[in-house]
Amino acid sequence: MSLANPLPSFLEPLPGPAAAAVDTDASADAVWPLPLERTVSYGAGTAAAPDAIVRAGAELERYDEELDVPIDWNVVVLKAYDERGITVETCLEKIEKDARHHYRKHPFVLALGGEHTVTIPLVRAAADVFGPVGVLHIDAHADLRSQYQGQSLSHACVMHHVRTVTPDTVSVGVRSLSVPEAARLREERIPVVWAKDVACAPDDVWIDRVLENLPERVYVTIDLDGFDPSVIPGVGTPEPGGLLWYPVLRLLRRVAACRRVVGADIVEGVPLPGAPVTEFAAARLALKLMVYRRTA
Ligand SMILES: [Mn+2]
Repeated sequence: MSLANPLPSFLEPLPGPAAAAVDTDASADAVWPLPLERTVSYGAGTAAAPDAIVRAGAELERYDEELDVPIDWNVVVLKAYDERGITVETCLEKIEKDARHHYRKHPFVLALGGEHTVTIPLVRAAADVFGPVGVLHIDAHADLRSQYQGQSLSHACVMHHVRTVTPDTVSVGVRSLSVPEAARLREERIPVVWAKDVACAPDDVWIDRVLENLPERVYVTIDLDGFDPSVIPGVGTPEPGGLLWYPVLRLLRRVAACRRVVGADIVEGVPLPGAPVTEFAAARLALKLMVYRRTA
């Protein structure tokens, strides 16, 4: 697969006429590389994640063993976002405008970060195009600060901004938060499924709790540090005791089956030299979300 092609396929293109039509195929799902890296607070390198995930995606097979179905549609890779030389504010405005266009064109757009800040314009655009949305937020962190290190448009403030777009948010996998964030969760009764509760759960009743708090249309944002570092080692701010692979898949499958997933992102990955686990897991996760949506 050549990344020089303006719109290559995330997987191998389908054989036959579809292969030639990949870059104009409006029936194709899309992944959208957003290598934004401005406000990361500890480990750098998330700007390299979208390209690494797309390259890993090219290695994936066109068959889903869990659902026993072929993956018989194309997944185009949209033009990577170029953030050089502009302010964060301008970046996010441009992403919002482009997202509206992409959401109208493709059945499903999955953005690949880059830092979590990109979720702010993506949720705004989704609410604009599809109508009111709830947000399923998978993350080790609450991300509810109004400011972090003097910045408001920071990856640590994502859910603060998202909650100005919609009050319907559910956070899953949280295990790191500040005193004010803990107070805010209580005061605003923001639904949280803690990582410790998923780890100890004897069944999937926690998934019912997630669904109870989500409206008909849902945007899914996945900070890869929501996973346990044994599953996804490459993140900027790793926390032990995170979500394991199959519980997250069960969650995403139920949400895709019971709600309309209108958009999603996978953010904050940091490719590690010599250990491609992070980008392969992220690529598989992206494909799983697309398969769950298509077969719902
Ligand atoms: Mn996080």
